[in-house]
Order: sequence, then C-alpha cells, then structure tokens
Amino acid sequence: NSRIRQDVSLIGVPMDLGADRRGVDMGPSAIRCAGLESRLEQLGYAVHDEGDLVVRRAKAYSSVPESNLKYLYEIVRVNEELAEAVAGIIARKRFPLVLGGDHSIAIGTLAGILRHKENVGVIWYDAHGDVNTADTSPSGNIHGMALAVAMGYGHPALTGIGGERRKVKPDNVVIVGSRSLDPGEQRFLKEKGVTVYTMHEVDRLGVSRVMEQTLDQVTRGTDGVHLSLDLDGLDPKEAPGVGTPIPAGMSLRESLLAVEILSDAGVVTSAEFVEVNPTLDIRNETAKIAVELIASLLGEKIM
Ligand code: 4U7
Ligand code: MN
Ligand code: MN
Ligand code: MN
Repeated sequence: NSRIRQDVSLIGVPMDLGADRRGVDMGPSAIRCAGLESRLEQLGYAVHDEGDLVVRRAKAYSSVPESNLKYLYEIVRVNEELAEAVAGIIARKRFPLVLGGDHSIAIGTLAGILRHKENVGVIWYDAHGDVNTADTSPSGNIHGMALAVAMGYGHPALTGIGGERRKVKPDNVVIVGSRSLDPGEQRFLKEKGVTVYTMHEVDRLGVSRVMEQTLDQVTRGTDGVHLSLDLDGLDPKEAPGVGTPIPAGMSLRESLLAVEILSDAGVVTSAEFVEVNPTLDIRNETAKIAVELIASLLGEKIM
C-alpha cells in the first residue's frame, strides 16, 4: 500500500465563527465519532491526538462589524494557536491532519506549514473559491476569504497570522470542484492566474485527468503539498452535512478517486478536512465520508 512513512498528528479546531450557520464547530467531534483514529491505526499509523483547540464563541467577539469581517479577532487568535500547533507537528516530523471547523482555519494551518516550507503546493477541493476579501465579500464571513489570505491578500490582522512573511504563491494553487464563485472572486482568480478546475472541466476531462494535471501543477518546484478539502466540494445529495451546500458537485466516487490518485502519487505532506456540519447531517454520513476520504488519502486500498 502507499502509506505515508510518518506518524499522524490529529488536531481539531471547533470553530464556526467564520461561517454564518452555527454547527461546524461540532465537525471535529463528529469525525472522531465516525471512527477516524481506529481506522488510521488499522492502516498501521501511530496516531497522536493533540485534542481540540479552544474556541470562544460569543456575540461579544463579533468585533468591528463595519469592517465586513465577522468575528475577526477571535478567528485571528485561534489561527495563531493553530499555526503554532501545526508548525510544532511538522517539527516533530509528523503528518498534520487538521479537522474543522469552518474553512477559516486553513489560514492557521497554512501559516504553520509555511514556517517550514518555502513553496508549498495547495489543492483546494471546494464548491467555492474562498478568495474574497473584505472588499468583495458578500457576507463578511472569513471562511470565504481563507485562500486569499493564505496568498497574502486581505486584512493585515489575517495576513499577519503566524508572523509569517512567506505566502502561498498563486502559481502553486489549484482549485478543484468549484461551482460558486462570486464576481470579485472570478476577477481575483483571473488576475492572479490561479488554476481552477470548475465542475465544467471536471465533467469534460474527468477526475483522473484533472487530478493528474493538478498534481503536475502543485508539485512543480514545490517542497510539499497541502490538501484543503471542504466537504461542500462533494454533492450535497451524498454529503448533506455542510453549511453552504451547492448542487451538482463531486460525487463520492469521484472524490474517492481524487484522493486515491493523490495517495498513489505520495506527495501530500499535510491535509485538512473542513466544514462538516453535524446539525444538518443525516446519521453522521458526512463525517463518515470524511473518514473514508482521509483513509484513502493515507493509503487504504480495496485490495
Ligand atoms: B466555504 C461565499 F458569498 N462566497 O464569501 C462568501 F457565496 O469555506 C461563500 O467554501 C463562502 O464554505 C463559502 O460568503 C466558504 C458566498
Ligand atoms: Mn471552503
Ligand atoms: Mn465551500
Ligand atoms: Mn461551506
């Protein structure tokens, strides 16, 4: 099998302040309940559960609403901690597996990774682009800005997280599965030259080619690859437990194939699974899908 030759460190971030709908804070718990740890142990991994970070959830932290950045300061505080934790996991030579939580936590994950890596490739598997800034965001929700921030665009309180000056380079980013991009995001992606495989390209080329081309792009001149997988990249008929469902998404089969191709390539050096919302789920199905995808990414084979 194509197991990663590293121990795995699990870290949960019960954050929902980056999204309008409450409930994604229960994501880490739901994914753990779906049997993640034992599944990884069956694969032969030593799993270190670093537990969950503490997220303070209260209206009082809403802060500067006029900035169009909801809950800015608590999101910054938690992401600082996350960056620290992820950097520590990499320093201990373990594979960081981050469980969300809303997608704003990718800011901290990537800031932590960038402490150790010059040129990380990023695969952003998502129905959305998450490249809004306060100026373009229709919602003020920071989960819709995370990828822009990781590339260095956005409020200084966000782009300064982790004290890291290194940023993800637009050329090293590939978005897969998009089908909801705001006008400002479309402009941003074109301007920065980010590679985007929308559902249109996925349907035309097939997942197999899309993933081969994605791998080409994210491994060219990079020193690691991060997979940031938003469960809303999948079709809500199969993965209903997400806060911002968009129809006509990636099927479970396509998504499994995508992560299997990544696993076979053996290039992924960190991953996060975000936006599972148990309050909207049916019998924890979406969390179970997250576990299936993680197991396949980390080398589980049918035979
Ligand atoms: B997710 C949105 F306007 N683009 O910015 C926004 F459509 O992490 C949605 O991908 C963002 O789930 C979704 O609020 C963020 C909206
Ligand atoms: Mn997202
Ligand atoms: Mn999304
Ligand atoms: Mn979402």
